[in-house]
Amino acid sequence: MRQPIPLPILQSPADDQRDTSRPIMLVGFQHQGNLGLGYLTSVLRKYGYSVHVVDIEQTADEILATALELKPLLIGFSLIFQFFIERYAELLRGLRLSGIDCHFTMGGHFPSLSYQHTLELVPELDSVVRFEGEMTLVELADAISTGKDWHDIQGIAYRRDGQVMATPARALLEDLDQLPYPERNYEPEAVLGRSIMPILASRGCARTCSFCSIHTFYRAAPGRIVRTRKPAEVVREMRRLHEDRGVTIFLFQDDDFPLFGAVWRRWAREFVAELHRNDLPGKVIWKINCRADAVDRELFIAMRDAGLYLVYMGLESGSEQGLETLHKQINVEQNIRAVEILKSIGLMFEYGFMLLDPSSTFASVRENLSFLRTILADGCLPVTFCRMLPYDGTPIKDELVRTGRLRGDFCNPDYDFLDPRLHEFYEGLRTVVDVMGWVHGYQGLTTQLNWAWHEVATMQRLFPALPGMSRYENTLRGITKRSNDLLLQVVEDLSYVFSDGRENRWDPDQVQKAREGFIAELLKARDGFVYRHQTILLAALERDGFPITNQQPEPVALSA
Ligand code: B12
Ligand code: SF4
Repeated sequence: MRQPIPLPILQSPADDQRDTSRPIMLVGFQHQGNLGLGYLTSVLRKYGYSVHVVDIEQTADEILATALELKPLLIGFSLIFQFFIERYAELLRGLRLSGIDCHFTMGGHFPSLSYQHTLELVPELDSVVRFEGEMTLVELADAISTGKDWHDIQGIAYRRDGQVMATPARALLEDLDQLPYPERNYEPEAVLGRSIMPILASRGCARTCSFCSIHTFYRAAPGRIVRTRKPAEVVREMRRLHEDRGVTIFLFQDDDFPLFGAVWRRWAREFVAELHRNDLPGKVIWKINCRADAVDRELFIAMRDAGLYLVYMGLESGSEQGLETLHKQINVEQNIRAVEILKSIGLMFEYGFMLLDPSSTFASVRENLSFLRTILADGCLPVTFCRMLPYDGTPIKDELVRTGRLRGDFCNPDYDFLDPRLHEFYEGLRTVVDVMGWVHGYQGLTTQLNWAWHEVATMQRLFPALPGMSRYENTLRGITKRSNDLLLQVVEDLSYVFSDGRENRWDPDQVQKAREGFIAELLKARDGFVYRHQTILLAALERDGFPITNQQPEPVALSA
């Protein structure tokens, strides 16, 4: 038995009564680094447990082999994407059938908000940990390791005599700076040899978009909804990762980076000042997620000069009706203005966009296409869009239930459009355009173009000036613009096929060939450029003395 390191706020009631002799196994989606599992691991370790994290992308046999070898005290499964529930159910079934008899628990958004369904869909689970799981998991492990009854622990759900029981929700962590840094025991991903790590400056979101479960998640538990870390603490973590692990690219995964309103604007200014005090601008760059109404020219110039290189905004719709349905509390003009400001100060942006939502009409689809044409007119970025999906825990799902329009199941939630022809339109679109191959898949054109633009932003900020860069940018812009024009035209034409009965002039093979042509052009331009400059790129990496990680600047196919 090891004595825990005392933590003032994270005091676990069973501090002197735990048996940490058996390890804990955590299973989750590790792509891009999983901060949830990282925090759970570091807190468990702080209390003396040894923790083994396994990627859900491993085969079931590999996961089973790890469980057989470790003989863990408990296995915690992290389900952050609702549509993976069946995959988890199958995995747990297999583990039980193979004799793994330890406690199985699960956490994440869907299990927290829909614990009854989770326990029904995954009968092998002994419990569900609801909301922020750090302290609940420690208490669960403490109780199980010492043979105590765990059913009274705050923040869990379980089955008893065929009934689902839930204990009162545990309060959200008040002071995030009391948490140890998340465990990051994995090889970071990289852009051109520059390592990337996810990081958090805050948790929670004050907004109430109807398609999002985050605000429900943070409002369903007692405590302050949005908690920011101290700027100095965030920068200290960045500096440590930079110095110890050579991390130069930070992805802030905050739901809504603290920027909006006087208090958070002060927070952002203090963060910028802290980065300068630590001499990090020029050495590290960072990306944030924010809303369009938080984009302020002066503040974003200061942030750009302190290393901000990429701004992800959930623009979501180019129609006022769509924005209202999605409860964005923003208008189209504000979306366009935010894009204009970012372009005018040379900041790259990415955006989330829903071509279709439950209020869609053919007119709103065309408004959305026109909006995309406006913001992407200069070929700055590829077209991206999806169809809104009604996740559990979202107000829009409740509304669809109320109006009898919800369809599908937990893995594939769906809904009826007000105009049934829109459903046919979307199916027609998927027949003519391989949407996965064009917009969404890892090898899709949009993904590849985004990646190429991301590399450009990285080269401009973290490498010496490269001759021919503006010519390369023009080439990329040309490919992006031509492919955008084609895709938007196809979508618009198809909308008329289904609304007005016009004849379809697009053949799927022809669209596919065009897409392949754009990808081939892109690869040639990108690989040629990187190949021509690889001596400079490699010299810069060597000069900085950082490990040259998995994505070296070689003329290989792009991958995201
Ligand atoms: C980073 C991120 C990603 C990364 C994933 C990185 C990773 N490996 O974790 C990337 C970019 C790859 C990604 C992709 C997608 N994402 Co995403 N993503 C996020 C984001 C912004 C942050 C996650 C995070 O780090 N949170 C911070 C940590 C500290 O919190 P946490 O994960 O919730 O964990 C805490 C608790 O939930 C709990 N907990 C979690 N797991 C466990 C397990 C146990 C055992 C216990 C006890 C507790 C516990 O304790 C943790 C610590 O307090 C979230 C939004 C969010 N706020 O969570 C969306 C989110 C998870 N993503 C979402 C979606 C929809 C997607 C995509 C489908 C988007 C798309 N259209 O392609 C894809 C799916 C990818 C796939 N595999 O198919 C949705 C999921 C909705 C849902 N109900 O399913 C979210 C909630 C965003 C949203 N607004 O709706 N995403
Ligand atoms: S979509 Fe973004 S801004 Fe809206 S509630 Fe969710 S996290 Fe907050």
